[in-house]
Amino acid sequence: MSKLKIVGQPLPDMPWQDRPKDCKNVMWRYSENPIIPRDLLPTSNSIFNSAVVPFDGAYAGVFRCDDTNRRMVLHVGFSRDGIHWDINPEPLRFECGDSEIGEWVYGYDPRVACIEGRYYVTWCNGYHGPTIGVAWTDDFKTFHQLENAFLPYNRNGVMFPKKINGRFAMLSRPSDTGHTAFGDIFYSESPDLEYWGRHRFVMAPAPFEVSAWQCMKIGAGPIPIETSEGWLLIYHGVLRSCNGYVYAFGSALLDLDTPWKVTHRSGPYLISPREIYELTGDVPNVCFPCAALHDPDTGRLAVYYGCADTVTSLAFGYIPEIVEFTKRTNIL
Ligand code: BMA
Repeated sequence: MSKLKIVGQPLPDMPWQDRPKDCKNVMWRYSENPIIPRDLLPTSNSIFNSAVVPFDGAYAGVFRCDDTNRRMVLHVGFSRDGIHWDINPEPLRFECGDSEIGEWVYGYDPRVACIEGRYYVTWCNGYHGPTIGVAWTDDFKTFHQLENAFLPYNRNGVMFPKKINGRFAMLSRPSDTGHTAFGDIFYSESPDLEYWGRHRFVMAPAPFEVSAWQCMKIGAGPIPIETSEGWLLIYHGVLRSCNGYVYAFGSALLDLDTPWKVTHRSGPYLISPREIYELTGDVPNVCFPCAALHDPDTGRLAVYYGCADTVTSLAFGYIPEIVEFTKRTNIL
């Protein structure tokens, strides 16, 4: 592969730790995991599946903090180094022109995309079942909530970091009223962030015989990263074992101009539960990525992932190696 071009703002000081000498894996875990304990807030039962972005020379984020009523709530947080976080004790409340849409029910699994200098939050928003809430902010203080993007039931709404063919673009995972049926990722576009259409199928779970970690359902993870080999998508996949679900994550490459066309998809996972904080917690055996930071010059990638629906951790890798891995292990 000639030198991979990676798009994004320089982040030379992003969270990073070199690959351990004895590690032969494409991605490796931060030695100080988990970086966010479950009780960082006095009211939190668990803090996981959360979104971070570079902001104002440091980092900001939207965090899933389930409280000790076990309600799913979002909170804003800030960090100088991307590792140590100050999370506002007060829940994030959206401003919304429509009281029916703005009525808070629950929110979880946020993502944050920076598009043309503005930050867009998407999350799993309670409105007669989970659907995709959309809001924007310029300062991480005031958040303006827009219409829900889709009808319920839908989860894992993940925007692209730039308009595609002049329109906002989002991946999502529609489902039925249950927790598992319809495990496929779709792509949608919008001219105005209110009306979403041009829905396209992206990919379905893989056959069990081919790649079992992603055989039951899949969902987009962090905001896709633009490279000269296509959009690099980190996504989670679910295996149904005799002892329940196992959430792992892997990678795919999507065509730059028609991102619903998947060109490569990894057979092996990148990260699957194996450390104690991934294996035990409120929901055992879950590695659930919702955000990533990257530095285009060095190719460094830091993935933030929720562990066992309880705490938040970091895993590292080099984007060129992950792209090469995705192509080498392609199951398509
Ligand atoms: C998914 C989502 C995630 C959660 C996972 C494992 O369906 O609800 O928030 O991490 O299940 O419980």
